[in-house]
Amino acid sequence: MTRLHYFKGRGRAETTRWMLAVSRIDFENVAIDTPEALAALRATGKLPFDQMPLLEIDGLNLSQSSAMIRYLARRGGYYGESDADALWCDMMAGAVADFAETSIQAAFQPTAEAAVETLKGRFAKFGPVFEARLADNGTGFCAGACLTFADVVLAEALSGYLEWVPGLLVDTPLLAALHGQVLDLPGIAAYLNSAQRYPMAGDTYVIDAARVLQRALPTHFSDQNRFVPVQ
Ligand SMILES: N[C@@H](CCC(=O)N[C@@H](CS)C(=O)NCC(=O)O)C(=O)O
Repeated sequence: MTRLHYFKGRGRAETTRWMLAVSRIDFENVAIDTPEALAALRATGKLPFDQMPLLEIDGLNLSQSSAMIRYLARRGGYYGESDADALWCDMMAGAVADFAETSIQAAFQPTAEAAVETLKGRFAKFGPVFEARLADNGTGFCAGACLTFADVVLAEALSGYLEWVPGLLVDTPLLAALHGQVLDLPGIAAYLNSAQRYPMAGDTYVIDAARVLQRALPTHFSDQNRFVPVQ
């Protein structure tokens, strides 16, 4: 069985979930929701960098979400049809990771208004250049003439933004079309309607992550160091 170990939420595991979904690979979310569960996972020796997520698939232990999505892309034929396509996949996926970081961090902002402003600012930088890439490529996809992992991670990131800023894609019709197309893929549609899809991150997720990692909460929380072990 393919197993994905992470907090009880989307975070840095979500791009891998979308790649598993598009590839129609059944998987189990293994929720790491206590410091003891994380310590036990670390004790297995399956985390080369002591970090989550961990993807167990094909008898392998994968670390680093960027490696997971590329492994799944190669495995499922989502890496383009040429070296030039693969290069565009990597360039787009790299830029999408930079773009997506802002939505991963949105729940950690002091207010929803601050999160929305940050997301709008980041979209103002990346939205037009992503739209221009789709226009240049001319196929509706990020690279080549077929769906690749770059399209999947781009759609995943846009979904995260759209939950905070619903009208985000009104002036970027190619991005809107790609987003819609990826959401309509049978594997993605099934995943998004399943119990495996965690809700958008909020305070519960932020508190869970701090508790599991035994780290300080963002400064706007009361008793910010409540999970930090006393020396
Ligand atoms: N680049 C890594 C980042 C992994 C990462 O920062 N994981 C965090 C949880 S989101 C973690 O395990 N932190 C604990 C640590 O670094 O010791 C990825 O995308 O997989």
